[in-house]
Amino acid sequence: MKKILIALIITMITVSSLFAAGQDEASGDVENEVQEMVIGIVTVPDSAQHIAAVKFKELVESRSNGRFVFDIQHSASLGSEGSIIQQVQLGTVDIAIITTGPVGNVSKLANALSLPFLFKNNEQADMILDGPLGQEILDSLSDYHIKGLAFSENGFRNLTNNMVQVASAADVKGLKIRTMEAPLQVKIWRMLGANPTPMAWPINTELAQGTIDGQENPLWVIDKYKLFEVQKYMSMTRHVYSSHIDMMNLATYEKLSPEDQELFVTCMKEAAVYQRALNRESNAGYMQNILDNGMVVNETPDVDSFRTLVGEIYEQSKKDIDEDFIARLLEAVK
Ligand code: EAX
Repeated sequence: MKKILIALIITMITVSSLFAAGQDEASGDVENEVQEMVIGIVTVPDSAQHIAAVKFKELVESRSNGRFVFDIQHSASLGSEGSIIQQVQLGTVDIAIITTGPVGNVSKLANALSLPFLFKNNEQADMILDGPLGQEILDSLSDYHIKGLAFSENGFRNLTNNMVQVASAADVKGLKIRTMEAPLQVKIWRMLGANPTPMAWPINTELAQGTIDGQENPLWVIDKYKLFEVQKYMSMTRHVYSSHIDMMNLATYEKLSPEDQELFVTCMKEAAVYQRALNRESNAGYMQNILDNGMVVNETPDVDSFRTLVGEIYEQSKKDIDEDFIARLLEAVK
């Protein structure tokens, strides 16, 4: 009996040490393995989202000595931004650069960034987004299986349409405006008197066919998507600063070593700073091209008339988003 017991113990020790050795080997393999990840974006090559994605890919691939490689799926090959967010939550897409509008459907704190006329200028946007309030928004995504890495940008959005030269908010009345797929956007355009229709990007066909009269987006979108071919008028309403939330599946992030986690965050933050600067530098060129292509541009619409009509959204947002967060945000942008 004693012999059997000893034999059993020896067997157990051998098996468990074999198992441990196997584990060591396995983790050794993982370290040398190349890990491939998918980055999803809805827009085309050379778009704002794509520029940020490419920069991030280059930085991580080179700094990890090729331990990570990234496949950028662009031009909505993975579906709409709403759908890409869900795929990030599930982990079937690892990383995505998403316009903040639809992210508000997941974490209501993100909606705070879609409040009209919140940021006065780029510097203020950077200060908030790169500061503790921005971090709170990124961190709020972890309740939804998402790691928020950084904010890159679309830029300040302007209104285009085919019907009327919009000089003040009164001219918006009755216009069929496409909005991002986010209830807050629909609400804002309703307050402005428009007839808003949420639609996934891109929308060239709907604009060409006249299903909608207009849309709103930053200069690069109007230029890169050649919206000047299907839209006659643009008004520089700059009604909202449109950021991107650069995100990752939380479980995939948490599986990285602490060093790699830091690498991913640092590289996305650097990619964001690079992309924002490039976008801002390029605005004058985009504008020139838009004008050269015959769009009629109102550079100084009566922005206050817009601000007045949407003022109430701030009161509502205290209840709909988070009273304390909105109070701190408004204090910070004073
Ligand atoms: O980034 O859906 C939108 O209006 C976005 O701004 C668009 O994807 C371009």
